Amino acid sequence: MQRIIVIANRLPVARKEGLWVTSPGGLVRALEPVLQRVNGSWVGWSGDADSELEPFEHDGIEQIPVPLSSAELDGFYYGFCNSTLWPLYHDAIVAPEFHRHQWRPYVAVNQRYAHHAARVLRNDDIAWVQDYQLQLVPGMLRAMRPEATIGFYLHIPFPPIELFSRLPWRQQIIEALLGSDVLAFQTRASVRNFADAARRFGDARVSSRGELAWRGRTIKLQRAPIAIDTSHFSRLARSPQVTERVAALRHELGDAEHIILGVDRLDYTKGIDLRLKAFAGLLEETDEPHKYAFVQVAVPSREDVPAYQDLRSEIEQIVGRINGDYGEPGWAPVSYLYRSLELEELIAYYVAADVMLVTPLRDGMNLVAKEYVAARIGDPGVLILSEFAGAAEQLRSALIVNPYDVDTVTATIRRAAHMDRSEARMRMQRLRRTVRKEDVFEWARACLAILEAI
Ligand code: ADQ
Repeated sequence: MQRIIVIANRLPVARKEGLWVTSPGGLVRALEPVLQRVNGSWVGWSGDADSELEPFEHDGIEQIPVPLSSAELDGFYYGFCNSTLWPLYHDAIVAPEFHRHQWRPYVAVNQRYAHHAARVLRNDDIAWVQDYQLQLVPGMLRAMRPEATIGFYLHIPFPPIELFSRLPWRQQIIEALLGSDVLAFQTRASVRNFADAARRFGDARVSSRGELAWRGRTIKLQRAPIAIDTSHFSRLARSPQVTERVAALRHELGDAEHIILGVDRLDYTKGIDLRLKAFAGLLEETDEPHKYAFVQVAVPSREDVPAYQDLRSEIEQIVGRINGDYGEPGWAPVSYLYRSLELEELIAYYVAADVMLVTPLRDGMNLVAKEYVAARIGDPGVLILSEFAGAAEQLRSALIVNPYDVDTVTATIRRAAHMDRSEARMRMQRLRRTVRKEDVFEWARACLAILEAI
């Protein structure tokens, strides 16, 4: 049996009060059983800067910590990953910064991940590298373990060539990615964009079967949309604690007739500001504002990056303005929560929401959209989904919108709130069929099947 070595920015465990606990999330849930079965390892940062840790075992998986210093976190993580690559790969919604002094730690840190992986990677193993933080690792590993099978999965969009071309280190990144045997992406559009860039900046040839030929090797391109543990969400949505909490929540929201929900990491890619403006448009035109309650849950994120600090103040100002303009003593149309929620609490919000607004300006996939669908086990509820989320390729029965078109989003919220139940039910049934069939276990199976066949 081939062993699998996952290489990701973070380990799947984090230290809480001195003990290692498994981090929540679909990726970890899907990969844990696979890695346990094949005696696999996980290479990643522990979350503690400036600490050197020896490899250890947790729940049958060997954990290989990669040390990072605080200075490296600044240059590599907050700098090159989140001020250069993240905005560039998301349509340059915020201007990407290009700093040579941040590229250097990106190279050095990628090299360290590759070294830690190479220590345990044998030539007949599979190395599976995750995401934009580690794009140089496939090429570095290929140089050290030429016979190993190497896969790479990008969780965020791969941008169109017009944008990618701006990157001063475009050739190094393309050549390093081409060290993989399989390159997998969330959407068809990302696969196409990568093939364009590989042709232009790597001199790769694209074969008729959608494979790339490069320096005597063949590289397979795969579309593999990531997903969630659907049955876990549906099960929790049915649990007595969630049901009880939903009733309380509706009451806390003034028993509004239409509860509208947004749930995101606080990120400028998520379109939270425009979504709030679309809701303000609805309040502006209705005679019955009390019938609506909008809840925006925002998880704190990358608080050390200035663009995120600016975004937080901007959103809080918009919320303040809407509540100032339309609120009354004892009643505010927008409830804004800046925090992370426990899973059961999050699901209670999904169950309570009649309309879910998932309107990112650009998103690799967006799991929140899939979680909402998985949680709708009783009343159908209506999902409004941005055409710029990867999820829109699969969730075709949602109400698909252009999030920049604020007036149309306002009209779509009104349409969703007043949709007749038979149409809502039909749409939700189709969406549920998709998220049931294409869950995260199916995603992991498809990704690993192609790697095992190399
Ligand atoms: P993210 O940009 O973080 O992920 P998303 O896919 O929506 O975006 O995942 C967010 C996760 O955080 C969801 O599982 C959600 O439940 C959770 N979450 C959000 N708000 C929360 C809250 N207030 N409390 C607790 N949990 C909360 C990146 C890419 C995506 C891609 C994923 C996976 O940007 O496009 O779908 O990786 O590949």
